[in-house]
Amino acid sequence: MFRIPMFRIILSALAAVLLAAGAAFAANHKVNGEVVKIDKPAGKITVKHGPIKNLDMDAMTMVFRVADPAMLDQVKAGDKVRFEADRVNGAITITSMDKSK
Ligand SMILES: [Cu+2]
Repeated sequence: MFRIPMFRIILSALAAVLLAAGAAFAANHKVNGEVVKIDKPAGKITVKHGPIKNLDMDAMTMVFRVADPAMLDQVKAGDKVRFEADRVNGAITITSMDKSK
């Protein structure tokens, strides 16, 4: 009689839980930064940022792509921001950004 080995079921369940936990963790890496420059035609923003743990990056000033060009209308040079960044198609991209209060 065919039966699915129990340890395989447990392993898959465990893997699913770990994946879900990892995704939740990765989605919560808010980074503090300050907008240095906005290049709207290029869809890019220069940000002086703090450490970005999920990208294993130290604090620096650098150019990011933005996931949505509309994000560049929400901020201007000199604004303090909180953002999340990730690698999208090989380019380091700001996936969400809010002005700090
Ligand atoms: Cu950087």
